[in-house]
Amino acid sequence: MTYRKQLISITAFLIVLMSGSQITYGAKTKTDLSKESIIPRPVSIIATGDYFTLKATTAIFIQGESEELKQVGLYFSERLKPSTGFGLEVKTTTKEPGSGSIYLAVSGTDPKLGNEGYVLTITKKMVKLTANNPAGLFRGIQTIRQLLPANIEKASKQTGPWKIATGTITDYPVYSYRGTMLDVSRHFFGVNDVKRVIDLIAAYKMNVLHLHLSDDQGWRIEIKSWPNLATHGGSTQVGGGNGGYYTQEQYSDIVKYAKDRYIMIVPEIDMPGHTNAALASYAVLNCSDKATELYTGTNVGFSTLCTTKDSTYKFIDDVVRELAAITPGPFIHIGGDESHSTKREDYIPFINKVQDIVLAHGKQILGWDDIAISTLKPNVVAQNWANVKNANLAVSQGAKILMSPAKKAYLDMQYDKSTKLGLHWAAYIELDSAYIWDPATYIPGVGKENVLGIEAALWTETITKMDDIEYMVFPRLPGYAEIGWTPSALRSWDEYKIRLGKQGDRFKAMDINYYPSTRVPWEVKK
Ligand code: TNX
Repeated sequence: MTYRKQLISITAFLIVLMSGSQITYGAKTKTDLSKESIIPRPVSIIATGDYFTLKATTAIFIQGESEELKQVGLYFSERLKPSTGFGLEVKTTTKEPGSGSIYLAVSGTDPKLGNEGYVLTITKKMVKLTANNPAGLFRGIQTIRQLLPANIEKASKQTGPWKIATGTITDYPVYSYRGTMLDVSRHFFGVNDVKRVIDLIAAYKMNVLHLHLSDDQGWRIEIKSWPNLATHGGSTQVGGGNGGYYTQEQYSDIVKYAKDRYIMIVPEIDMPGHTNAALASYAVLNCSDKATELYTGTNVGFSTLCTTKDSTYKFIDDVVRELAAITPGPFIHIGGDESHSTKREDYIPFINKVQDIVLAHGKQILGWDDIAISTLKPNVVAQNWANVKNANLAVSQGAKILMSPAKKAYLDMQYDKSTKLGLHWAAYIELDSAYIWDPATYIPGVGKENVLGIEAALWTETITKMDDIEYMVFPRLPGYAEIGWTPSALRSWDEYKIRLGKQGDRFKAMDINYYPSTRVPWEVKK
C-alpha cells in the first residue's frame, strides 16, 4: 500500500470510528419512529423511515391568533432553548406553513382524541401536531420531547443534531384523571419544589397534582379569616423543623404554573381527623375548648374536630369558601381518612354536612374512601387507598373511584428492604409491582366504568427534601402515568421495562435523583 492510500484508509477508519462514537453518544440518526421509547406508550405509531431536523431556523407556527395557543407555542420554545441554544420564534398563521417548521393546530375533527389526545405527523419537512384542544397539543409536545435525543433535557447548551424520526402518532388517554399527590403537611415543600414536581409529572402527561395541605403536623395554606391556622398551625413539621405555608398569592402562583401545563391542582383539607394543626391554632375547634399542642411526631388517628359544635361548620365554611375562591379546578378534597378519634355516629353526619358546604361553594367532592360510610352526594369521587368494602360501598352509591391502592400506588412505600427513605406498612413496591396492575380490575366489583383514574400518593413523614421526593417518585412515576394513559391491552412489564431503561439518560439529563432499580435494564451513558 502506498503512503497516500494508507493515509486514506486510516482517515476512513477514523471517520468510521468517529461515527461509531457518535452512536455511543446518542447522536446517531434514528429513523424508525416505531422503535422510539415513549412513556406513556402511545395508542398508535406508524413509522415512515426518515427524519426531521430541528434547527435554529425552525419556527413554531400556531394556527390562528389564540392567546392560549401562543402560550403553548412559547412553552415549547422555552423548553427547547437551554439545550439547543435556539430561540425558536412562535408565529401565527392561517394556513399550513412551509418546510422546516413545527405547526401546532387545533383541528377538532376527531372525537376519539377527546380533550387531551393528539395526532403528531412528522415528515422530513415538518412536524405537525393537531388536537381538539390546546391541552392535547401540550400532551403531544411531551411526546416530541421524548423523540428528541435525551440531551434535549439538559439545562446547558448541547451539540445537536436534533433529529426526530418520521411517521404518525395517534394518541389519547384511557383515564381522564392521572395524578400525583404531594403531602406538604408532614414536611413542607416550597413553591419552587412544587413547580419542579409539576414539571416532572407534566413530562409524563399527568394532569393532576393533589396537594395534601393540612394534617396533624402542619396547616399549609393561608386562610385570611382564620390566620392562626397558617402562622401557628404551619409553624412546624415532622421532626420539629420550621414548617411553612403558602400565602394565597403563592398558592395561586402554583395553580397558574400548573394550569399553564394543563395540570389541575386538587387542594385537600383533611377532616375531621388529621386536624391537630388546626386544633392547636384555635381552642374553639376542640370540644374541650382548649387548644392542643403542636405535634411533630408521625402517629395518626388521635385528633378530631369537634363535630357537634356549630362553630366547627362555620370554620369549615370559611376555609372552603376561601379555598374555592382561589381554586379554579372543580374539586375540593375533604380527606375523611383514619378518623379513629371520631365516633362513627359523629363521623357520618359530619361528612354529610361537609359535603353540603363544598357543594354550596360550587365544588365537587373528593374524599378518601372512608367517606363511603356516609350518604354520598351526586358526583362524589372516593379515593381508594386500602378498603375494598368502602370502594364498593361508594360505587353502590353512584360514586366514581380514584385508584390509589397503597400496596401499588403509594410513593412513600419502600422499593425493598434496603430503601432508606419511606415506610412499608402496605408493601414494598419494586418497579415491576408498581406497574403490574390494572385500575379496571384491581378491586373486585369495581369496573372500568366506575374508575375516574389513578393517583400515586407521596406521603412525606420521612421525606424532607427535593432529592428525597425524586428518589421515591422516580422511576415509579412514569409507570403510573402509563397505567393512566395507555390501554391495558398495550401494556406489558417485559416490554415496558426496556422503554423505561431507555429513559435513564433522560432522568440524568433532567438531573433527577432516581432509584436505579435492578429490575430495569438501564441504558445509561456514562
Ligand atoms: C396512611 S392513606 C395515611 C396517611 C399516611 C400514610 C403513610 C391515608 C388516607 N392516610 O396519613 O401519611 O398512610 O403511608
